Amino acid sequence: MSSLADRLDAAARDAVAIPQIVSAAGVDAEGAYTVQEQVVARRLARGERLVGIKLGLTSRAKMAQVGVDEVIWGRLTDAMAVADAATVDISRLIHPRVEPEVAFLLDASGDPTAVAPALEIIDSRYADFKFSLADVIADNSSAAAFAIGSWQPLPDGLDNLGVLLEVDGRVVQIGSTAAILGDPRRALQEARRLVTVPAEAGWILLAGAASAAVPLAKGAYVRAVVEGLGTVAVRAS
Ligand code: OOG
Ligand code: MG
Repeated sequence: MSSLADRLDAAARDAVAIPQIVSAAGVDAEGAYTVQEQVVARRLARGERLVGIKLGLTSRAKMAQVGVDEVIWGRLTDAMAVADAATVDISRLIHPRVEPEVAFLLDASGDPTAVAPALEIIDSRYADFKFSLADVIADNSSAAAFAIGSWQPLPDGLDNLGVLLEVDGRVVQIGSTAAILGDPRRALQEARRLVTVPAEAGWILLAGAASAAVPLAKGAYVRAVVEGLGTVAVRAS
């Protein structure tokens, strides 16, 4: 298990893709979460700090894009956070993609205190962005970076807000928050059901992408718009 974690950690640090070593080793989803914990432990040992949780594959569009149809989760660290409107260095990523999300700010009981539009940059450590369920779980659910817009008070309804993803001012994905588990607030229940790490006050929960992800190229200016919640943007360099 720990040698699998070492190889995934090295793939991320060297930005060199590896084969699907976790499924090849016969590790199941539960074992893959142990590998994920070990992969993230290596980041924490280098001084990073946990700042929240991401859910993945919470929309049909995402499940279809990667060919895995179960909701997964991963760990977010402070080193993955990019400020809204800032430049994100993608030169150390293998084949980054970007996707529009909704983020919740949590209290110590895991209840939401605010909501914001978000962008997630994912980067599979596997060749050709191809993996099975156990592979992607062990790879910290492809987490690489994320940006959060301005936190907003929780509105009455979050279940049918329009979502746009723009690259260089052109709309590349159109969707609705309804694509996220029918209502992104269900992400809070899914997190309670699945996540084995207790939430801490001030943690972020990424609810998962509302649309398929798109490739992220150097120089691109990417913006997500979530109706009623505002915008969030990053420039890739
Ligand atoms: C897995 C991560 C999925 C999401 O929002 O659905 C994810 C992947 O697509 O590589 O972050
Ligand atoms: Mg995501």
